[in-house]
Amino acid sequence: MYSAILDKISKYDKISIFRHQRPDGDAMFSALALAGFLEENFPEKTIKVAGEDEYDIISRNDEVPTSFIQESLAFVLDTSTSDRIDDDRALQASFIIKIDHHPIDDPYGGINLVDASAAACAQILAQMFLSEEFSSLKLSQKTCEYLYSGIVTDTINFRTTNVNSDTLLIASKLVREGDLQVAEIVETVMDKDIDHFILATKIRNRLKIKGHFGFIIFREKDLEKLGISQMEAKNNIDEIGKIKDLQIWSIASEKDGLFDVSVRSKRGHVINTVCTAYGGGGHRNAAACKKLNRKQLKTMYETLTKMSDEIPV
Ligand SMILES: [Mn+2]
Repeated sequence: MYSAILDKISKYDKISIFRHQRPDGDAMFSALALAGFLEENFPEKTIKVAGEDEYDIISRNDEVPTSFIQESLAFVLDTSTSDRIDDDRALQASFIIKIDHHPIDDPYGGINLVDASAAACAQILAQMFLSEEFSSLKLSQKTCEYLYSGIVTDTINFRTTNVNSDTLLIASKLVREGDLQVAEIVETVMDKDIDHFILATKIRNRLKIKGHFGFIIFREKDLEKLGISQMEAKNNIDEIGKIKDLQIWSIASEKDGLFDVSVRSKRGHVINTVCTAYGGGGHRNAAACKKLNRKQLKTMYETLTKMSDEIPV
């Protein structure tokens, strides 16, 4: 598949790079890594990074005319389904290469490089750049740094359940290849500012526990009081992780009477099936669903409470 991808790259002068809406570190750093890698190795080609939404540490949103996309080879990164692409004009591209690690079957690309066992999309990209097929191409320090940053942010510095020997091996190769300062990168991408710390304290104080299930439900008025959006509330789910007594944890936040729900769990408690039952999805230990009414949320949380007391498989 790597040769097929190289072959496609060689055939196009215009390359566009897409990521998912509301990009996280993996989506943004993967896009930056791929763009930089292509620019350094193929200076005669024009590379554009599409997308409107920004990521708080670093962003690149190029001006991309529709005609450019239509004539281009499009890479879509870290995006499980085509409706989640930040800029749906990606689907008009001359050829699409999907590169992703979400366990969802939506092969919207002409080539689909999907590895659900990879801990991050950046890990899949790194594996490709480090492969035999790509060995004649240059892998710069900056590209290594972006890829490493993508892996660190998606795995919360190598502590999610999908981290395995491949993740560490590839991370190690990036550190060696790019002569990376690991502690410095982790500081840059993981440290939070003081406003976030104060907000996190307020969020943690709202934690409720039933069995081995911990949860916070934010009503619309709670969000108003805290001065945060529904999205910001959900993004703080890691603040109620790392607790010995909890097997499953979740944040639900309300908008117009309906709740968006994010769920995390420890190894052995597979919770994406629960989210799928409510129209959502995700990884085994990290999943979400949207627009649940109060009754659905209650039923879902009862299920998760029960699951949290079961002995993990
Ligand atoms: Mn990812």
